[in-house]
Amino acid sequence: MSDLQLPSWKNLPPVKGMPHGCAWGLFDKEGIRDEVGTLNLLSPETVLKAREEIRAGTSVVLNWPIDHVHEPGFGRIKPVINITDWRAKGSSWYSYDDEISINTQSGSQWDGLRHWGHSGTGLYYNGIHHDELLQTDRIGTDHWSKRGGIVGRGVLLDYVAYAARHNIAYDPMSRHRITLDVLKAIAVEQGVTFRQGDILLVRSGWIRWYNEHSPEERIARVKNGSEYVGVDGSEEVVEWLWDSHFAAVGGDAIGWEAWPPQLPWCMHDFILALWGMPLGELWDLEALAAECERQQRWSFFLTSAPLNTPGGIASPPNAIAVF
Ligand code: UVW
Repeated sequence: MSDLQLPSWKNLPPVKGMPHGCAWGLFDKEGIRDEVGTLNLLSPETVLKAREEIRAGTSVVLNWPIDHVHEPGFGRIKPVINITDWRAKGSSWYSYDDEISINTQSGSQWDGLRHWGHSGTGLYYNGIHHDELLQTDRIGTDHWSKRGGIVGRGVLLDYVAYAARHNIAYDPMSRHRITLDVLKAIAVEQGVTFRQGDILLVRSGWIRWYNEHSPEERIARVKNGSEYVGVDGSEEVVEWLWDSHFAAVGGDAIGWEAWPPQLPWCMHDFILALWGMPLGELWDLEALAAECERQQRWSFFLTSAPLNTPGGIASPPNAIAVF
């Protein structure tokens, strides 16, 4: 079967009351409202083609340790891991449990479709208003589980390596923008050509900065910071993302796009609210980048099994890249 035929950015049909570029309705089938947006592009044919990436037998986990970010910003709670010693509590068995409390936005995550509504209207993917969202479990991360998780071909664009090759000095804790011409130049230098349904990962250097700095510096620039490296929020990037027909996008940056977003080109608005596309943040791409260098290949088979949370907003990706 051939790829799903989608209109180009310029030909996206108008949606009443919404700006140009809204994909609501495109994935609806036989009058049934769609719940999973661009994940519809992960067809069985796309997955079967992606398995051709498995040639070396190596794999890399893309979740950062669950206690990172240690001291999150934006008022989010710190991750907590508590161990229960059942033996100490009088059990005759030798046994431990662990209890984990996290805000799903504080570490490696997929932003789900219930995380972010369009800034101008308060409408989430496929037209659900913010004030109605909690009365339904529609467009939750559990719908990703129901469809079989997120499986396809991952492609890494490594901006850290590109910046080093081209003597570009930048501070990941500033609103440094990775522009479209640079994304395209990285793809050329890495020998990457995209296919419909690819899962695009961008390594910005955010996590490398975090790994290299002290707890005090992290508190100053992350917990109390407000500007971060990321993909440029611009019309040309939005057009390119849509016309590439990615199934999902992600990366190591805290907001994926250069933060804070600037309207009208807030990538969260387009990616999550208008397209229904999962948006990955704070993925640990350090070992992945090293493996790509070793293999001299920036594409791989990717699996992700997000938490099966009813009405889920976001989830650790539980993603693995297989070479
Ligand atoms: C940030 O926290 C920067 O973005 P999000 O709310 O998408 O996690």
